[in-house]
Amino acid sequence: MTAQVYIGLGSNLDEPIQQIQAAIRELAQLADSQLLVVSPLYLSKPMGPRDQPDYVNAVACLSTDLSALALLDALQVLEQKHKRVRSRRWGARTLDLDILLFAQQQIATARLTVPHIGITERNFVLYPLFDIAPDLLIPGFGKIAALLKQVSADGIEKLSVSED
Ligand code: ROI
Repeated sequence: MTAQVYIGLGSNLDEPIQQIQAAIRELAQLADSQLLVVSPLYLSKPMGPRDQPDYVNAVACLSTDLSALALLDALQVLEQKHKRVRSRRWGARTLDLDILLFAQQQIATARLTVPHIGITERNFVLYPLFDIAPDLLIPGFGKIAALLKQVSADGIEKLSVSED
């Protein structure tokens, strides 16, 4: 079964723009998947501890024949390739790849929660997601346009670099 999925990308270490652009090229090479569209890149103030660099964020849409857990495994391999080090909770990272949405599925397991926790209140997720999917329905939460209205645009700005 082919699923349309949305992946959130984030980086705030070691040349974040290049990290995101490289990750997008890698997503385009993912097994049994096709990269459909990528949002503009955004610069965003850190949520969580403030004593870390600003983030670059984006959202990519893929179609995939992978299961949600196989996709998660593949994304974690990519994170490792970017030398992701997990230090403190909500600390800086070279690359974060989150499954935001997996078709219209709701998943709640030890390894994976979909829709992603925080999708409803994080402007650095909602803005790029809205850019590429303005009519999206988020299972359990409703229309993206309604969610977007509830978050402020403070602390994020669209970058003028391209995705690739
Ligand atoms: N803050 C921003 N602005 N962007 C992120 O991608 C991001 N990711 C995180 C935490 C540490 C919660 N803060 C973030 O995981």
